[in-house]
Amino acid sequence: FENNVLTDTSVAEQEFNQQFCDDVIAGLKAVPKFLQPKYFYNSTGDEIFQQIMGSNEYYPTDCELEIFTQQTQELAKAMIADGSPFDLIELGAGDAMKSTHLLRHLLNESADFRYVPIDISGHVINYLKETLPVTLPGLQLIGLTGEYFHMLKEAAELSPRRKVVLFLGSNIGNMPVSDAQQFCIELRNHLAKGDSVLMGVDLKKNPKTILAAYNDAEGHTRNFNLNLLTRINSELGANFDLSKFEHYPTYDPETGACKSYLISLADQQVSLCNQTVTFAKDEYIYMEISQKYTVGQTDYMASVSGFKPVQHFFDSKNWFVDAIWTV
Ligand code: AVI
Repeated sequence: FENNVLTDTSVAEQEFNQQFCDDVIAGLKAVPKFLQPKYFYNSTGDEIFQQIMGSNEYYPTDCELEIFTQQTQELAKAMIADGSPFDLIELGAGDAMKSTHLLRHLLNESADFRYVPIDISGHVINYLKETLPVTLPGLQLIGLTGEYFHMLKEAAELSPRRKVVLFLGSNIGNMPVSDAQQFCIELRNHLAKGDSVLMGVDLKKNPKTILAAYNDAEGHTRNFNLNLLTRINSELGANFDLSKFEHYPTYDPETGACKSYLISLADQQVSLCNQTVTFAKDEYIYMEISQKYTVGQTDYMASVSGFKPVQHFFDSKNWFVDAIWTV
């Protein structure tokens, strides 16, 4: 068995597992304990995230989709700008559901652009390469698999064209504020005069609305969090007992931090990666932040990073903003 594992597992996979193991151990040995949300997204995690997006309570996707379907022309106009050829680069493209509306409109307008989705997952990029040219005939697509800033650099080396970067879905919210600020500074450093960004951000609103979005009645968000323990069990040979952990979502209207935790319901020990991790009853694992901002705070983040916030697109409830930042 051991030999089969060694021969069947690719080097890349082994490296991934080692990193995954190191990250999980580092997080669970830390005080307080935490896990990195990037590990939510295995194939089951992707499926559960789709269920979250389809739930009645999770509004951000619907709000941003409304912006993309109701204000497509205005969005496209902002991107076409002076009419010079451009690369429309999407960070973390996923299924490109929202951007497809924009892409169709740009094609109808005969805009001179190429779509450059960047995603850490090769599956996502292959899927887009196979499906988008069929749904959107005439679309020029260059898919890049890898880490955002490595790929942005590669995109810049590939072509000197003007760049419009899409960072949608309030993915920026999954970073603590100081990391988000740093991310924007680095993004700016990868761009040049004339380039722009379309940043999708979930806004502060009634705290009950926000909390409900991360505590849906059908339990998809709960499953999403617990699935990371299932993943650790199956990929790292751990023995988490899921019935001994409870999903605990919180939202602080003052800071705009929406955080989720898993609470240990008992004194317990879990073994993984040849180590043992001890949990006290009521101890928590910090799982994820989904930071909410005011429009003023997003403008400030843009300015501090060296961008100029020039336009805001809101949904009809003013719950979400897609902001255009120029260099
Ligand atoms: C991907 N991201 C923007 C989602 C969010 O709203 O923070 C992930 C998520 N986690 C729980 N529900 C949704």
